[in-house]
Amino acid sequence: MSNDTGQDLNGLQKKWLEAVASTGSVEALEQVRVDALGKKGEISALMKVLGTLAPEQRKDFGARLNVLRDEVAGAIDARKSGLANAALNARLARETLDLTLPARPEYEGRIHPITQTIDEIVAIFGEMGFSVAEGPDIEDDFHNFTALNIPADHPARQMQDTFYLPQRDDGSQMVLRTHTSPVQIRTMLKGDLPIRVICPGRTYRVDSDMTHSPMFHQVEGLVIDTHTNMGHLKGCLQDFVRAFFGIDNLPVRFRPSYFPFTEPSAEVDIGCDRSGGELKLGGDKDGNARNWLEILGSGMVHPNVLKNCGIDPSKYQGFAFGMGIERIAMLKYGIPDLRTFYESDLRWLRHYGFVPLDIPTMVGGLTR
Ligand code: 2NM
Repeated sequence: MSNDTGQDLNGLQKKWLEAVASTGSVEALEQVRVDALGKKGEISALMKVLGTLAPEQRKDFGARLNVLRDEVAGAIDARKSGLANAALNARLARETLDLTLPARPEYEGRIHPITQTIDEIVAIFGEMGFSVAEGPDIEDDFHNFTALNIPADHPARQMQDTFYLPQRDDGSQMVLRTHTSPVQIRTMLKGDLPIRVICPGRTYRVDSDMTHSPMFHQVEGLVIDTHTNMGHLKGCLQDFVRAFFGIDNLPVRFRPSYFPFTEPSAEVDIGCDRSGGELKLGGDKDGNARNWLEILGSGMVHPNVLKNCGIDPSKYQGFAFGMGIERIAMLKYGIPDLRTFYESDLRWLRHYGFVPLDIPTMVGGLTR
């Protein structure tokens, strides 16, 4: 239908609504919007004509033009959300995730059982409030022997047992530490009390056969406070061995022993069963041990050791303990031969090693 201005507004509406409906993309739709309603668009141009019309014409034509403009604008909006939805759905269909894929790629490398065992020990004692201390592998006589109340003529000091470095100008000789106790001596000498530390690391002794390696690993622990007693030692070490071996009712026995640096001293045994030619950790169904296996040394720190480290034994006391890592790793993971630990045999490591990111914690479990 034409009117006085010579415009077929119905034809115009049909044309633009069809143009909107036939667009296949947000970009094409925007072009239609510019051509119809943009500053120089066809419908906008008609709006400008309005002002030139006589008042009686303007009212009717203006009203119809407004309707046309609103219809086209509404159609554009509706088409726009339709296109955006279609684009989103297409993208969602294209970018699907396969949730059955492994979260991470499988790692080639393995964590050495010594590292894994130390991590587990650190996790258990960490839960009990211990921190980790480290020190040098090369030590002086004072930190490795003298401060520990080991007398000058003690057999451990002999050349046959300890690796000595070449003599220095002043006649003194450094040693490869024979235990990690010197780290505990250094911790006490710092004077930050109370103390709860464990000290894992490499240690060295002149010894090499089926069951001894000249380099091996130890973890030692030290607790110093005003009222620390043998009951704390027993509870702490019993909890530790039960957590480490994962056996709740593992029998634990404290047997009197002797070390120069502790008094009294005790060796810690765990229950096992050696019948039938194999070694099985744990007690019988009543929790009784058939046989015993020694796994830890321990004791109350000797007053002389405290004095040597500037700690007043009338105010402070505490306990210490030590264990060999290789030995308890062999027991826990069924590794039969000590020397395979140091052979760097990749087939052995693939078999006995641990997958990275299986990090032992008391919450997540020690092994998976
Ligand atoms: C052991 C057994 C018993 C021990 C003692 C100390 C120190 F420094 F506090 F005196 N550190 N480690 C200790 C005590 C070590 O290993 C079998």
